[in-house]
Amino acid sequence: MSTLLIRRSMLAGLLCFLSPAAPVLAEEYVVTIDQMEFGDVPAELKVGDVIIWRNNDMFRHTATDRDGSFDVDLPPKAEARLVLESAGSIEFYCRLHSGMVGTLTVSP
Ligand SMILES: [Cu+2]
Repeated sequence: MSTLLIRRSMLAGLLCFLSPAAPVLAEEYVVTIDQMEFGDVPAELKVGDVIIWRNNDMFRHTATDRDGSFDVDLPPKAEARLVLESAGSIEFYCRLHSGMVGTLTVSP
């Protein structure tokens, strides 16, 4: 009985020690622009994750938040990184081609 209690408290102590130090791992996702369209966006995004916008077209594009929190310029065949800094449903578009639209769903 006492041995079990000691083991449990040691385990709890260990977990308390480890949890705050455990790194929060950000994921990187690629969203490819091809033939004037944004490709599929990842379904499970979190604050801190990174979107790598990759423009495969011969045209310049942008990935621009409708609320103005980001505006990524994407020359032909270029790519750029965007760190997601806020949670929510983020509608984005290309400033140069208004038909190019998408939505990022970011959880806290
Ligand atoms: Cu465009």
